[in-house]
Amino acid sequence: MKVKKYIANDYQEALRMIKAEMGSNAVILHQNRIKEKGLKGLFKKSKVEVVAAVEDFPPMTVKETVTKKDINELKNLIKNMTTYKNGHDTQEQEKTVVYKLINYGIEKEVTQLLSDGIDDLDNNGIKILKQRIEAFVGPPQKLNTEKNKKILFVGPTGVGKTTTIAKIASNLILNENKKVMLLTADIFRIAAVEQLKTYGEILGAPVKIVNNIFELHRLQPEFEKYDVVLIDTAGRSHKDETRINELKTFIKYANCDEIYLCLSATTKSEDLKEVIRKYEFVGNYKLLFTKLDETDNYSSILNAIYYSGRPISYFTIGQIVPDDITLAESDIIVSSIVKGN
Ligand SMILES: Nc1nc2c(ncn2[C@@H]2O[C@H](COP(=O)(O)OP(=O)(O)OP(=O)(O)O)[C@@H](O)[C@H]2O)c(=O)[nH]1
Ligand SMILES: [Mg+2]
Repeated sequence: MKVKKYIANDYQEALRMIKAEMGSNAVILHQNRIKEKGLKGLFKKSKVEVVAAVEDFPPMTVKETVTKKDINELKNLIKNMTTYKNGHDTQEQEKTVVYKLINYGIEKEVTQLLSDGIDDLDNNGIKILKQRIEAFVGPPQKLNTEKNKKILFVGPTGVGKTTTIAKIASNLILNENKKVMLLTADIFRIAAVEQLKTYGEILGAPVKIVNNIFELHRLQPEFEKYDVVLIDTAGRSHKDETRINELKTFIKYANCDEIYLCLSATTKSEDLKEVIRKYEFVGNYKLLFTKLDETDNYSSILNAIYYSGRPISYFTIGQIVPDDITLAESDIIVSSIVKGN
């Protein structure tokens, strides 16, 4: 048995390190959040310490043949994994937390991390699971209007980018007394421009249209008069290479202070994985999930955090502007998982 301790900035990073070095058969033995001791630690971000173990297999040489025993072991492994998925499970399995999380749709690696050492979802089990999910999701990152000005919203078509911008703008204007300018780079559809203009009129916020990056730079002096400039973009299918490349160029030269990748909670995890892969070039973005009111299953949110390794910011929970938006608290996800327990 090989046992190793990994120190990383967050759980997702630790999991990736473990998977890369020990492979998918590794199990988590222990996890902990650590802070450097003394005064220095106060000013540093905490890290996570994860101890993982894996059976020691001698390295396979090319000449080595796969034995019948190996095949049987593999078959058993696959059988064990698929019984969880296919529902041909014993009553014992049904009671386990692993079963519950896998059945809920959470990726195997994330399930392993969250469920390790929890036998039952009794009060104590729920408490530990809640803490683990909280640590995994991390605190929601609020839009920082003190430091940040140009804020860009990107994401697939129809997820709710424009509506979310209207919600955020309303809250900034009405509750925080901020001066907000709305900008749209969504020039391909007249209706999209009109949609933002309507919100701008209601809120008393100016709406500008930029056709290209040069027009954005030309508007720079105007931006100085506002606390925040929220920039809407046309939804892009992640399969449309041309439109994704246009966005790449825009982001490269736009010098935005913050970027939000908007995704719908109703999108299948497999599709989200692909979208996240296509938007990898954005780099330093925050996840924002929409349409939580349209599904009771938030597994895709946990999976997306795992795939992207990015922090979460807001959840939107309906079509009503400005009310249907909230900070992305992990409680919302926990409640949906332990519902009925
Ligand atoms: N149920 C629900 N509907 C939402 C939510 N957010 C937005 N919508 C609806 O989703 C639809 C699309 O919203 P938009 O804001 O136009 O989406 P978009 O991402 O800007 O769309 P494109 O610009 O076409 O890419 C509208 O009918 C919105 O009312 C939400 O949190 N829940
Ligand atoms: Mg839009």
